[in-house]
Amino acid sequence: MRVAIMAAVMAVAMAAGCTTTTPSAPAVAAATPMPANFTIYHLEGRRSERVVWLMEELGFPYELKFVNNSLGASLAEIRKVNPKMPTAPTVIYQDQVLMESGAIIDVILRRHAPGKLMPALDSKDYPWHQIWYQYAEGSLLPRVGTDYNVWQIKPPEKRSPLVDSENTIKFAEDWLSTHPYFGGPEFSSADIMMEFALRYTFLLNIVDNERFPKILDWLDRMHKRPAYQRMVAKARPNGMIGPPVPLPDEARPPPR
Ligand SMILES: N[C@@H](CCC(=O)N[C@@H](CS)C(=O)NCC(=O)O)C(=O)O
Repeated sequence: MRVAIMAAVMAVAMAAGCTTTTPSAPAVAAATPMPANFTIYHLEGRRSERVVWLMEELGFPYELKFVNNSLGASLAEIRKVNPKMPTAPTVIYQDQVLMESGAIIDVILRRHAPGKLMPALDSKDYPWHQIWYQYAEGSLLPRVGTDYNVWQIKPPEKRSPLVDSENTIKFAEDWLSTHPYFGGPEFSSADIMMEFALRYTFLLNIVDNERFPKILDWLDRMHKRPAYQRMVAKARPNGMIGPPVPLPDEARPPPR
């Protein structure tokens, strides 16, 4: 009799789509289809590559707008659609003009590719995915940009006691010495955000890249991804246009 009651309870629970022993997996929101009109206004070799790379990783269609071999003419195109803040990337998404690469990537992933290229919200990896995702634009590039500009105006006589470019890069190197990627055990949108930040930093010669073998290895893995290579073929067909002027080697701080 008791066995029959238990069997009946289990049958009702299963019919209701639940089980009494294991919690159900967190639901992943249903994807809304990517809008047909998605146009990326682009500057060759610059942050807009992140959005192109994302679209290639996801296999989503997009239109890419830039004037081959001319950052100035490409910027003029951006100014036409985003005159108050003409920065790359600027994208046309449905009837909206969007900017900020991190925001654009987040909107696309959460709305149109839920569950892809980021760890689950309730996973242990999620907070650190978010940290690295924000670190690229929030901590790393502002310090690199400041140190680069300051050095060009007047080479500093000593290193700041505050966190500087070298510290921010070393922090990333230390992370990669125990993790394969920035955003968890797999490639994610945090890697897309960090790639431009680190590649551009090395182009500026603001740190000695040979001191960061883990980053060099990770960059190499990023650049071997088929989606990255498709991005380069479409978005950087002439190589790096207007590369930044690298600082002289004496600008790079010695190890502390
Ligand atoms: N935080 C923004 C930065 C955008 C940005 O400054 N983009 C640069 C190209 S890498 C740009 O458009 N510079 C043109 C200018 O500053 O006039 C993002 O991630 O999209």
